Amino acid sequence: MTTSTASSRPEIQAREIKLVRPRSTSADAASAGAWNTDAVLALFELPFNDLMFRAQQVHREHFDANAVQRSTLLSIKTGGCSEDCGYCSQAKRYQTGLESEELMAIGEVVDKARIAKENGASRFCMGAAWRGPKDRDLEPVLEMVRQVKSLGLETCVTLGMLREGQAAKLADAGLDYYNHNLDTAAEMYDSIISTHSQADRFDTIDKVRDAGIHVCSGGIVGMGESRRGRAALISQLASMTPPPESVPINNLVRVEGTPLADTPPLDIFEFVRTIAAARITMPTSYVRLSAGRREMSEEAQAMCFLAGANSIFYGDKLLTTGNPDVTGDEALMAKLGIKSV
Ligand code: SAM
Ligand code: DTB
Ligand code: SF4
Repeated sequence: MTTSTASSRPEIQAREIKLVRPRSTSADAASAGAWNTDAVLALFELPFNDLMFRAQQVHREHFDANAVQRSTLLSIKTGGCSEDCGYCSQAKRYQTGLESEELMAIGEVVDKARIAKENGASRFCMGAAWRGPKDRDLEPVLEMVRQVKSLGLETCVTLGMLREGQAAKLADAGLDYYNHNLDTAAEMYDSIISTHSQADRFDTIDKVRDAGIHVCSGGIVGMGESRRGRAALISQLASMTPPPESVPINNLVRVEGTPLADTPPLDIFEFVRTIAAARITMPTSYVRLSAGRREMSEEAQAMCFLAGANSIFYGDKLLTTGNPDVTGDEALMAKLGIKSV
């Protein structure tokens, strides 16, 4: 019989790495960290110009201040979702008028990715309205990842909660990023979503990290939360170890038929402050000005770039709702002297 040490057995090695690597951080850990909610709230409460100046300083230490990364989104499986996220057009329990669609054919997805690349996107993000993928659902998605990657694009998927072994399969297919948002701070989570918990979100983020895939995680503001609630969300993201490489900040798109349809719009300066707080607390992460951009003026978007946003969703559609059109975005970037990376 051969004897084997822990380090020579891959399955034990993997378990050891899991044990020593710090976990993504819960609300409790965030409250003890350097960027606890009070510290982030103090940023939000700075005079606007001081906050913008600090965000610019941090931004310029780590990034080219005139470069913005572009990701194109595609909904590869639309609607019919079992979950009850109060903001989402795709939850089957809300009457949003959305038509559900089966998983798209691989060839059709690759054609869309090719167009996104021709239009100037560097990353292609494929989203599915699932609580999480079944193993049989994952197989075609793995092939999409392989083929989209072979076009020379970075790949990202957002498929909901992952089961044991699924993140490793995605990593083997060459996936670069997995998007899984915290969505809202722990304190408010249960009032927006009841069919899964924020702890479930952290569990999937840990699986993604363990598989060596980059984490894309952010949230939504404008859901009626307080300023402290926004600070708590940023605190939780910044307290992950390490923080997500990519941080999408979404402004709620108010979808008719969802429980949040009538939420009053967030003051735009609060949105810009949220971007600045994300930039300052997560200096090396890409901060993405995400959903809600179509409803923003060019001036508001320029303020977001000044606050340190250095990524956008690019292309006429997000998943089920609209985004500024490509021609308009090209014109805005030209006016601002922003190049794409
Ligand atoms: N089902 C998967 C999940 O929930 O992670 C993936 C798709 S889900 C549509 C991806 C993300 O879209 C959500 O986490 C949420 O942050 C964002 N989102 C959904 N509806 C939105 C809305 N109306 N406004 C802003 N962001 C929204
Ligand atoms: C993220 O943070 N925002 C994107 C992407 N990740 C998947 C989705 C925004 C969805 C906005 C509403 C819709 O188009 O359905
Ligand atoms: Fe389903 Fe994701 Fe929409 Fe929630 S956000 S209802 S999990 S598609």
